[in-house]
Amino acid sequence: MRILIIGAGALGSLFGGLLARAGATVQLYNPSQREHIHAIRREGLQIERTGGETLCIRLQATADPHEIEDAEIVGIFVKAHQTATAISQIAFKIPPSAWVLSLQNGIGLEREILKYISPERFLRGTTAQGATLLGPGRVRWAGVGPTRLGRWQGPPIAEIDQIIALLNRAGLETEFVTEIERYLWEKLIVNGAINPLTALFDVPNGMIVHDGALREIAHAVAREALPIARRHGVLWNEQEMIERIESVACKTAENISSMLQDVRRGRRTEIEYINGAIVREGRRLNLPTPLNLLLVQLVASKAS
Ligand code: KPL
Repeated sequence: MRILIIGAGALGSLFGGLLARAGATVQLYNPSQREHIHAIRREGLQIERTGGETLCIRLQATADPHEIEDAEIVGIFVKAHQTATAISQIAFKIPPSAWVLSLQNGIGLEREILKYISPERFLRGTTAQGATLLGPGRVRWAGVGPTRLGRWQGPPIAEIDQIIALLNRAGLETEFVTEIERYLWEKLIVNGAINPLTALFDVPNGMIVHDGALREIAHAVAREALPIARRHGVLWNEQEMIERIESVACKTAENISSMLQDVRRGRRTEIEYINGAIVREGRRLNLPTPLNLLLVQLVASKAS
């Protein structure tokens, strides 16, 4: 299978590298990380597994949109707020028969993709895989967890089974789900409770459980989002929700959330697509979300 990865940062490079190792023909594309792309072209992609071996994978990589080649699967790994620009720049390179796959954080970026891609060829998902960029050409494979993929519109078909099988062969444990919206909202609640607080207080994820005050705020933020998420298929009761947030915070206790990484680097965060999505949907459903709104405003002011 020919795969194009748009936005080959940490996670995109990890997926691309492992898929190439499993036999796919992969091209990484990232116009804004030229050093990373050049290092991969020169020496291959190094994937360092926490506490394990380092894989060195040879694959194509480019920062030049003119070098993009035809692909059967296009994986979008840019930040949520970069989706509109990324897809508009490369849409003309995507054949109508290609599958477009997004495992991005947040909710709301789908409409940008669907401006160019048929909902029947759009695969949306969540992943608990974790990766960090260590330097040009070097990625740390931090955490291993399930990836879930659903078809935006239409029934499951054999072609999708092949994509799922390839991901599993690559070592990326993946399952097909019919109710992807539910999983997107579950992940949104977890991200909404962990990411802004870690970003505002400059702490690793574990502090969401270990610091009493942060723990209470995280619960309150999530509690506010739960009735909204339930309208989108989430089945959790409050206790299950808290257990899930705390389990993710504990499993990634030493990690720096993606939002804190963005704040530290002075980059725009995904807050508008995480807590911002909760606020927007709350307004639509007439459900109050003052804590989530406050977090959106605080993070936005910190990152601007
Ligand atoms: O997805 C995450 C992120 O950092 O964006 C986790 C690790 C779950 C923290 O919310």
